[in-house]
This record gives sequence, C-alpha cells and structure tokens, in this order.
Amino acid sequence: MPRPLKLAAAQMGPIHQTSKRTDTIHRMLTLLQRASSLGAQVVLFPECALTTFFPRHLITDASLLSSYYEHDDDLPNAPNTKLLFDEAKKLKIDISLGYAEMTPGGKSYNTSLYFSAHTGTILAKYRKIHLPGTSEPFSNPEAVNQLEKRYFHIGDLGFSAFRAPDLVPGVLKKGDVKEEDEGRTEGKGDPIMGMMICNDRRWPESWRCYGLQGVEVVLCGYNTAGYAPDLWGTRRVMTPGEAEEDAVFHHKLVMQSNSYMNSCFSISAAKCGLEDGKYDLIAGSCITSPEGHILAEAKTRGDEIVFAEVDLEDCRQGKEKTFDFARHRRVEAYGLITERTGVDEGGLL
Ligand code: CDV
Repeated sequence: MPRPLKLAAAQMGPIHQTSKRTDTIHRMLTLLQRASSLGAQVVLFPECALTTFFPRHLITDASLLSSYYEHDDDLPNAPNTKLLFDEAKKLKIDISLGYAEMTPGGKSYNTSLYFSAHTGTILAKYRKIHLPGTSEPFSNPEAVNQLEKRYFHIGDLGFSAFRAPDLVPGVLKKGDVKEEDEGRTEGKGDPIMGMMICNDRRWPESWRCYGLQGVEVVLCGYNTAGYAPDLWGTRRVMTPGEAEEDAVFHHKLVMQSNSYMNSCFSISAAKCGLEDGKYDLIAGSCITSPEGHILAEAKTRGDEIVFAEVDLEDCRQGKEKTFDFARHRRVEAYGLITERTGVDEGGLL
C-alpha cells in the first residue's frame, strides 16, 4: 500500500553571535511558509538552529554561555520559541528542531526534538550521543575548535525510534489489526522516525540502532566545519576549497550509504555559510532514498527549502530482501562491536 509523505529540510545560512533571536525565528517562519507552499508535512531544521554554533568558541563569560541554551523545557510555549511552534501548528507541519538544552537540574545537552503539529505536542526528544572534538581548545590559536565535550553531556536517551501520527492517511492502527494480520503489520503503520545529530551520522552504530527498530525516515541536523585542519587532520594538505569539497563528499557519503544499508529515507539539514564572520560551515542539505540515491539537495549556501515527496513503501524492498535483518544478520559474530570501544591491533608479528 502506498504511504506517501512530503519531506523537507530547512537549510539555514549563518547565525552570528550578534544575531537577534527574533530575526532568527522570523527566518525560520519564512522557511516554514515556503515549505508549506510546497505541501511539506515534515520540516527538519539544523543542529543548534537557534544560535550560532557556539561550541567553536572558548566562552568564559557565564551569562553569555548561558544565553546559548534553552532553559525552558516547554519550547512550544516558551517566549523565545513559541512563534515557531504556533506557525507549525497553523500550517499543520511537523517540525524537528536542534537546540542547546539546559535541564532544570543544570545538565546541558545537544538536543533535537520532534513536534507533532496535529497533536500539538513534543512526540520525541533525542540528545546527541557522539560529541566530537575536544574539551580544551587546540594549542594553535588560529584553529577552528569543536568544544562540544566541554559544553554538553553525552546524550542519555539512546536511539529511540518513534511513530509520527496523522501524516499518512489510511495506515494500519493498533485497534484495526485483525487476527490474521498479527505479525504482518510491518510497513503498514504510521511512519517510523529516528533523530540523530550531526556527528552521529558518521557512526553506523547510530543508524543500525534505528534500522533495528524499522526506521523509515532518519532526521539529522548538522553544523559541519568546511575547513578545520586541526580537527580533521593534516595528512593531505588541502586548500580551504578542497577541504570543503571533501567535507561535503563525506557528508553525502554517510547519508547515502547508511540510508541504503538500513533501507530508509533520510533528511539532513545544514546550518551553513560563514558564521561569526569567519567560520565556514558546509551546506549540502539533502534527502536520500532507501536505495542510497539523493532525491533532492540544496543549491545554495543559505536559507533554502529542500523538498521531496516520497513513498515509504519504497523502504520495503531493502527491508525484505538484501537487508532483511531477521534472515541475514549474524549477531553471534558481532560481539566485539559492543564489547570493545577502541582499536586493539592485537600485537605485532
Ligand atoms: N557539529 C558536529 O558534530 N560537527 C562534526 C565536526 C567533527 C565537524 C561533524 O561530524 O560534522
């Protein structure tokens, strides 16, 4: 049975340290309206979509640092963000949004939420698990830092897939399952979604955790430095242009290959361009198919909607043939994946 769904990535150009929150929210409203005019039902915003990507800076002023986090758990009703959620409700568009979260208990996370416009509630939350970079700045004063380990705790919510209701008409619901259907409901219900954030996309473990829950759409917002030799390594000397090309290549490589290996669609949304006047972030927001193809991708390095209409039924072929996990996975051979974290070469000959 076809299960059509209209997906969009809301790519955002730079947000500077000096940018005003109201201007940022208005840019997001404009993006939502553009997405709505295309018929989008789900719109993904980038990682830390509300502020500059502050983990690149060593921030010693406590009140400045505090200003980058959302302190209110109820974002749909918080004064700083309410307008965005109200617009999503008005346009009947589900949104997924990345932001820096400060819990009432004072723990900070790099978080993404999924808001259902139809129920008017936050359906799911994900806290970034793979925090890249370092806790201390690089010794090179010109280096682009990535101090996420300094500013965030490791996510504590795991990779929990969830179903998003009221998007696809005619899907099978729990109450409708007949006795003869028991155990044959796969691929017939509401869309199964999974969120990850930026660096998580480079780890096949993140994807496989979702793949094992039957994920059909992976949502991944990102802020990826285009030129950061201290972070990426200097083995191959590259110009900033070449480095950025490579970073975009690796971004698409992981979105396409992992979508294929888990038979799911994916949406990725960048915050991109020159932030704070000098820090280059890649663009390359895209929507990929379960066969690993790019269905739509950003053409600019600024605010842009990337849109695709998909049929979730297209996930079935991979899930039932090449990547039918139940028939082909060999967990008895995979023990090392959870037993060992780092590499052990096992000594020399
Ligand atoms: N925000 C990120 O997680 N960025 C990382 C770094 C390493 C650039 C990324 O993987 O894209």
